[in-house]
Amino acid sequence: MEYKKMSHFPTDFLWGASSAAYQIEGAYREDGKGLSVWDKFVRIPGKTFKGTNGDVAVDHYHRFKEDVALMKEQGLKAYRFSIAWTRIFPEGKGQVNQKGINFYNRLIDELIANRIEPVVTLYHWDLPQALQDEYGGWESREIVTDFTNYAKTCFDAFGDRVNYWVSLNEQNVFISHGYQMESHPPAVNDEKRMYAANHIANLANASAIKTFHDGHYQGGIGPSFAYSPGYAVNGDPKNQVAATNYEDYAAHFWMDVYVYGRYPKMIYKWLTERGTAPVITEADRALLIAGKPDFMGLNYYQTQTIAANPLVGGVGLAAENNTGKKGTSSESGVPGMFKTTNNEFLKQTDWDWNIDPEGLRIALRRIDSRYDLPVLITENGLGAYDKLEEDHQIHDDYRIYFINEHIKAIKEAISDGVKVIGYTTWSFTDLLSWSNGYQKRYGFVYIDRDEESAKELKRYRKDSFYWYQKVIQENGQYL
Ligand code: BGP
Repeated sequence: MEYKKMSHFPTDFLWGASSAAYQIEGAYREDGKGLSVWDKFVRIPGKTFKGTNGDVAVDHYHRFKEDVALMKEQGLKAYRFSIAWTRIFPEGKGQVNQKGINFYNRLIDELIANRIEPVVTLYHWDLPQALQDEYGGWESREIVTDFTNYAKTCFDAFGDRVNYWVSLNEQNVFISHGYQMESHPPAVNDEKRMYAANHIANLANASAIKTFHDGHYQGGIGPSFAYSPGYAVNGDPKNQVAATNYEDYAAHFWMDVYVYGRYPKMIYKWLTERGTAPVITEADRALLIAGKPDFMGLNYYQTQTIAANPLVGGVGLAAENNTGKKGTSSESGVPGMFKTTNNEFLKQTDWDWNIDPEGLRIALRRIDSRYDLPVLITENGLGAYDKLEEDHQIHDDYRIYFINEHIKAIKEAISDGVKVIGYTTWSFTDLLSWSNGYQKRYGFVYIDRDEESAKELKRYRKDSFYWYQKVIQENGQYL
């Protein structure tokens, strides 16, 4: 049912791929780098799949030239990566570590020499352990100053060559996993502390954005939000209310703050009644309004299908499937508000993530309607088992299909009138999954290592590498 003429992708569309420092760099103690909360967390038995850590990861720190050469060969127009705060400030603040600055200068220069636009994430979860130890990291307002200072240091050092900055990656994920699900550091389960830390992260985000704007640096900045749009399971008004609750709880609770500087009323009232609402001062409100992003970064993986959930005896939050055994996750929810449920129209990945390309069009449309900002899709991809054949080929037709369908959905959204700046898939090379080791792969480039051994970390191009190369050459014309 189409009512419009299909548009073409803009000629300056940023076809790209992504990564994050902890998941690729390795070299965790080299050149003066300080320890992050992840360097410590991975050493707690049982916290990661088979005890994996990022000490070596895929050794990008030493092999970045080889990796950028592969990006160039593939024709990427953009590459999203994150800066490790602990390379710039080993203790989170204080003395700058020049060797850390040098590394990212070399990486950025290499990208630019190969005509690849750097998209730089300031914070992809690797908080300096020193700040966690000193004042509890995100739980103290002191972090607003330290994060802003770190961000400004990066703007000053790299801002002459960087046009796209991502402030915080998936605040909703690192806060909920860190302070409720106990699956990320600091592995706390305390609702009041969670919402307090989240509010402080909002302030830090706004402060970094405001500093960027006040400093008149080139380009733009925005957060990357993990948005999983919710559908009501059917037309029953009770389920429709539940889906409305879900959108406020899981999406507007962050994106409204980024763009309008305020929390959705319904959730804030609910938190107040539970005694877990964050303290908001007048100065906070002013800062939040002053830190409006230039674009919304969207990390899209899946949708959720929503049903009513009784207050008494309702389903609570369920653990994620981190095993890769399909069908092992269960319904998850907030009693009295909503729960997730099965959608008969959708298939799932081996980690039970719903496969829903159309949901990306819906995500883009909703963001456009509610926030009226350009969108940079900063993550989207398929986590799957890949097989390295004896001839070193990897036939990942399932990934090609997945990404192809999602690109079609972007094209639909652009034709609907949404301004989409670019698409950096997750991920460029295979990399360390925070909770799933190396078996859950996302890259266009296969990395020959597993949980037991780093082997030689050889890089092999998957079938999807060549397929995406062609998509980029044709600017998404023939999908
Ligand atoms: C996002 C993170 C990424 C990446 C991705 C895939 O939430 O921003 O860093 O890990 O999810 O997640 P996973 O590795 O758990 O499949």
